[in-house]
Amino acid sequence: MKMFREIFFVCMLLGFVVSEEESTYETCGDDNSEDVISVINATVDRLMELRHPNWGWTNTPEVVLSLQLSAQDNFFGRCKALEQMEIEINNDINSMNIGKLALYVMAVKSSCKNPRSFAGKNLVKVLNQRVKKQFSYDGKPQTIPYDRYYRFGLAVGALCVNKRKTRNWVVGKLLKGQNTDGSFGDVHSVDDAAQILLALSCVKTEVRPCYLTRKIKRSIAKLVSFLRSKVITESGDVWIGNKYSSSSSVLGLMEEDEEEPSTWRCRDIMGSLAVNPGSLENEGAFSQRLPALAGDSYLDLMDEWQCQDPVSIPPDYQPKCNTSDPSTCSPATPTNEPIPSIPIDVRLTIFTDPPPIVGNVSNADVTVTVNNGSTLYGAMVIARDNGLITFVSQTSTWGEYITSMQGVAANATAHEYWALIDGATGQLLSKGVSSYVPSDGEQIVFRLKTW
Ligand code: B12
Repeated sequence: MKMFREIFFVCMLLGFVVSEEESTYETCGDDNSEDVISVINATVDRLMELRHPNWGWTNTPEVVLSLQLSAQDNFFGRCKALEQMEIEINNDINSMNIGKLALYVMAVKSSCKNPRSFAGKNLVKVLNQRVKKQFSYDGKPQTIPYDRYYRFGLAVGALCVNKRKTRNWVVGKLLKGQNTDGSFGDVHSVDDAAQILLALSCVKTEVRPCYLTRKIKRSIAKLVSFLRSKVITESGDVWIGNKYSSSSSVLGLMEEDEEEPSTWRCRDIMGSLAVNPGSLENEGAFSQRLPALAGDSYLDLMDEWQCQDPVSIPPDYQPKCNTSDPSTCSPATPTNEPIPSIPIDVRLTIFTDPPPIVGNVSNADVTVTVNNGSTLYGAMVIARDNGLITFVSQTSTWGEYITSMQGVAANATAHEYWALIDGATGQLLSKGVSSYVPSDGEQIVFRLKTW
């Protein structure tokens, strides 16, 4: 009996040790442990649930690129997605920003099709021409790219993995825009820095004049130290910047930081990222996080890239996510979150004038009562339904994007946008209206800003 008890005790201890085993991450140089693989699979499932009836997504190329890089085994209906991309390119190529065009170029390449001959176009050539025009607009030369750094980074990276060199003078102009702390631009600077780092990581391998290669390497070193300085701990999680800028930052640092990944807390960051998809998270979050979870970046396309045979579509699967009816995009397995029922007050303050305010009657300051747990978007809809405010939004890969308030539309060409600001701190909210959940008594300020 004693021996039986001892064996039982040893087994319990072993079980405890096994269940307490640390997760390991391919991104940080190990193999992905089972629990990480299960998060990857859950993320792919969510992306498949978010697929539209036309077999595309809100941002089709971003999702296709992500699935091709990291989940070819589970990505069914690839040919249908490619057909949908052809339609989108033909409809929108003239109006799309260079970041979007870059995503198409990379999505096509990752699907083993030729972006130099896709949808009847040479997408690489078109992208290269647009990149060259980034530093001259409003009729004069400019110091920052028209589409700003995130999209510019995507574009230069997409050209590079397709063996198309961005002109030396364009690279030189880009490097001139680097701030002394190593960042580029000002708003969302961690995202921008990570995107430029990935691009330069490819660009540094191209044949260039020695002085430029030296400058590129110096810029990379500054970007690395900037991103390292942005590692933060927040409510027990560890991020680079925030949750949503961490994915590309981790991939960029893994590529270029020569120090041990533990020195910038790679495993802690991955531990924070590798959690099951949240119910208020969206396509943008999943498609950017998936490659980081699997340890793949688009730089993998630089080398010989191979595609598996297309995976057959499960017989019971029909894409159904219609963004105007969110119930069609909801998780198949509902999460066990409590149904919110406690009423809370949320104050919405809208300034339609740029500061200083000159007494425009269309400003608004209203308080609405919503259920605890409602999103900011939910509160805005209640205010609109009660005739207290007006606003217009469009569905984007990160949820609803506010384009107009009180009849005042942000002029996108002039880089205007409606900013969401925490009334107590004056800081920009870190999430959009569809993901942000206000608390009781909170004030959200809406202001027209430029970026
Ligand atoms: C550039 C950029 C912006 C530009 C967008 C300009 C435009 N409309 O064209 C500006 C500076 C205006 C902007 C604003 C905001 N942004 Co922003 N933005 C980015 C960034 C750096 C790159 C996006 C991009 O160009 N993608 C590539 C191109 C090819 O894709 P695209 O489909 O053309 O891009 C569209 C969307 O990305 C959209 N967009 C950009 N930001 C946001 C934010 C939200 C909530 C929505 C719904 C859409 C959206 O604008 C593009 C055109 O529709 C991303 C970083 C990232 N990791 O993705 C953050 C990012 C998407 N933004 C973010 C946030 C929080 C905001 C704001 C809510 C900030 C604020 N408090 O005001 C506002 C949106 C407010 C609103 N009106 O609804 C977060 C979203 C996180 C989340 N879970 O919701 C991100 C991920 C940054 C981060 N790391 O936190 N943004």
